[in-house]
Amino acid sequence: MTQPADPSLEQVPADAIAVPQPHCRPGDEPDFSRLNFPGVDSARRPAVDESPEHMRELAYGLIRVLDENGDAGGAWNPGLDGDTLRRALRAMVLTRLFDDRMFRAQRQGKTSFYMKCTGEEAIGCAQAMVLTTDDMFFPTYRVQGILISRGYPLVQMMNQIYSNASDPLQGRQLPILYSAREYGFFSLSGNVGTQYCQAVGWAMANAYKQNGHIAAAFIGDGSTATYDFHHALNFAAVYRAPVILNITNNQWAISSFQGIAGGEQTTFAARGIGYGLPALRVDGNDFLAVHAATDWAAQRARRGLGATVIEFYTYRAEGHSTSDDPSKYRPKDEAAHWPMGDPVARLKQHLLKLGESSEEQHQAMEVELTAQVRAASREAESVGTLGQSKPPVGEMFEQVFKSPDWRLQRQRKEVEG
Ligand SMILES: Cc1ncc(C[n+]2csc(CCOP(=O)(O)OP(=O)(O)O)c2C)c(N)n1
Repeated sequence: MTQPADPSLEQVPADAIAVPQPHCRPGDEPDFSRLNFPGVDSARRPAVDESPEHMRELAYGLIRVLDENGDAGGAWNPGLDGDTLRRALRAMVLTRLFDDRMFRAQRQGKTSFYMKCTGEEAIGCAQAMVLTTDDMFFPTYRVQGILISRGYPLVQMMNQIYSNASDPLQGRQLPILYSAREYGFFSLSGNVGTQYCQAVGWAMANAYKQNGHIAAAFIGDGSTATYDFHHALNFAAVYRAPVILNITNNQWAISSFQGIAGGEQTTFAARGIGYGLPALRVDGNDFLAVHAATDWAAQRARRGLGATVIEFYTYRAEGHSTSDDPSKYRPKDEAAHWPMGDPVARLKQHLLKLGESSEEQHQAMEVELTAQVRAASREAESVGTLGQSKPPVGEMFEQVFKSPDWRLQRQRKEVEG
């Protein structure tokens, strides 16, 4: 039997439950004035072996290196040379050109699905340059820059996107769920969040083997609301796993904004503090800051000091995927108002300021890379686009388990008759 309410007790107000709302909706003027971006000198760079409890402020501030004028400064400046910076910009430009081409291919019906990483190129490209191919990335679908900057054949990526007869994964995965062990790129999971636990497990296994390899996992702000995120942080902290736990806060998870995943309560980096992990919040549109933070976390992991949580603060400039229409849930031109600018433009400006590149050199590079993407695309299209050619259907069932599994055998029989 329910007890009658005690009239002396205060009642929970009827409107107590809060449902976070985005700050701007379609038709509104984009407005990011509520956001606070400290200067490049604001974040100190602790010693790599400093205790997490002494660096909590780094989870609430913002690590930056490139300022508004394209100059590098502050304690986190990695001081990269001209060649490295040019290589970085090249990888980011190539990633953007590849994305644009594949987006158009989807609109032309050459593939079923594509996901761009526009505005987030610095993240994948910088991490790929810091880690080695003996380390292992547990990626999301928005860090294709890792493969591209490591020289994975574009034509192979396209063959998978077109699901054609030369698809390197023989139809076992969706178009953009790549897998490339020899490039340090673990098979991409369609179920978001799961890769976080896999990364921690892999890192622990390699620590037992004492081979010196570390793991790096990615998760989106929306996916931090999955339990995999918390399981992974707990395991990583308890067992001191050599892993970098990256969170890409691009403000949106398809149509729900980061507040629904708890982004209005505290920063995503600060989640790490609750588990006793060091946590950094970094400008994700600043290649140099991403590079520096990754390098710091990698050194920590390699010295046996365990995991680091890094939140990359950025903005998803394009739709979630080709199936999404962002104009339905946010102002059309919001991306153009993102106060931290565009990562490609910012790194280019930096190179120009250093005198390490010129407008002419940059344009020549764009022409060259556009031709490279076009050539790869012609080659892949000659094998076939969606529906024009495909791998033998039986191959889909091979190399899944070490020895044939009865379920797969039955499914194969159903398909092949
Ligand atoms: C476990 C699971 N739940 C839901 C989905 C459907 N889904 C695919 S992507 C996505 C949004 C993820 O957003 P976020 O983690 O912020 O990454 P972003 O796409 O913004 O980079 C959702 C809900 C899924 N793939 N897996």
